[in-house]
Amino acid sequence: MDMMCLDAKSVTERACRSCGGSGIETFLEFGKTPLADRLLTSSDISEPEPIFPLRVAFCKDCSLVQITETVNPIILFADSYPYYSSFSPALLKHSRANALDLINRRGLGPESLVIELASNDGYLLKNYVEAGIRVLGIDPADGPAAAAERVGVPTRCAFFTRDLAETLRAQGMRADIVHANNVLAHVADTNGFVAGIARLLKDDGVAVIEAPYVEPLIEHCEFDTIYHEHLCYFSVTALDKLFRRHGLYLNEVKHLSIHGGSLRLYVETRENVGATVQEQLAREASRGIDAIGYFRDFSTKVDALKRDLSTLLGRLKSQGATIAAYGAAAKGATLINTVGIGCDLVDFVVDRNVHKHNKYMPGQRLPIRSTEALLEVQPDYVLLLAWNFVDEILDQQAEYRARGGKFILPVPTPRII
Ligand code: JHZ
Ligand code: ZN
Repeated sequence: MDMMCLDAKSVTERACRSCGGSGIETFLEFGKTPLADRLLTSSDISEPEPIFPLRVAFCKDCSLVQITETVNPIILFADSYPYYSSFSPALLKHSRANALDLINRRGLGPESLVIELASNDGYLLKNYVEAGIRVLGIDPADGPAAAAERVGVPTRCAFFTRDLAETLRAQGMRADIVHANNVLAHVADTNGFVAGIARLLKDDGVAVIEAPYVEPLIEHCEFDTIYHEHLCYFSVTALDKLFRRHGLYLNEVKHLSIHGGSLRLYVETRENVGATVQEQLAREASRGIDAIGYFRDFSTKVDALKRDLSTLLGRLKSQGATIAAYGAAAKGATLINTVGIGCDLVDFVVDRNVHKHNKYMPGQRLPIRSTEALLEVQPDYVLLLAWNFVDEILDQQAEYRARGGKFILPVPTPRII
């Protein structure tokens, strides 16, 4: 799909985002929901919010799981985007290890060039800068891009497209490494983005791409990771086809625990498919992840989880408990809006990201405060919306827990810890 046609606020896709096939079948419907990262200011809360259909479908031709609504990316990402990667020490550690591994394995030096697409606040590229390696960050969100510049990461504030790749190539830029973490699923022009990567890589370069994996999403009922920013939910089967269409080869794959279960993909211009990819393709075929049957009962599981969580919160509340939430995460917006968790159940949400403070969660409009509020108020329970960082957050909240506070984990089944 061509982004330039996107004058409208959103468009409903009739064909597959990847292969263009018409055989897409919906298997999960959330109705219309607000935008997950569109946090509200106190002046916004007197206004109605834009809501868009959120519907998940499977492509019978290329196996790609995708949502059918494309919200204009300018609305989603360019304006006041509140997500800053550097607020999670675990993510910083994970990113640094990735950079050091590649510097080592690829023998990168001052002549090398590393480009990151959706470089956010420079959380990853700063590790290469520190090692004296040339970098370029590309990110359309002005706040995070300015933060990256402040830590010494040269950043171009733009959407990455095939055209931008051509421009950079014409200026003599070819990359040894192209990073693209948590962005492939976000771009409306999936094919243009991948074609752009192919144009940007040196002949012996490698694209190192991270994306949440569809299997744990289904197996652990991580339905809250579905929102309008996430257009695709990838399997290795679907990715392999996508890359091949653009003369790129998925040669190696690793499983990562980050974000509830992700894939790290090593993609090159030369075909050299290793055992990790072959095994993964065979595994997906044997588990049926390449067919619609695997996804058919997901909606029933999601409904059961939503009901159980709602019952649990309602019971605690009726017993007189006070409840707050942790993490003004995008996935938290899906959870509270699809389950219906409003101010009657949860008093406030805390988050370490200062850019989110004094704002309100979309839809349910829960106020967002700093994490200190947990010790000040000492609510009986805290619903962990950022459940993907559970270990880190429990460590950090040792004092709240020592004073008797308890966390509620929403997925894979609601439980109190
Ligand atoms: P977090 C993000 O989604 C953004 P989100 C994006 N949509 C994407 O694709 C996925 O990641 C993969 C806070 N926090 O990262 C920070 C603390 O307060 O799970 C965040 O606001 N204290 C591009 O937004 C939120 O929680 C902490 O100790 O769903 C976590 O959001 C930690 C670790 C986090 O993802
Ligand atoms: Zn398809």
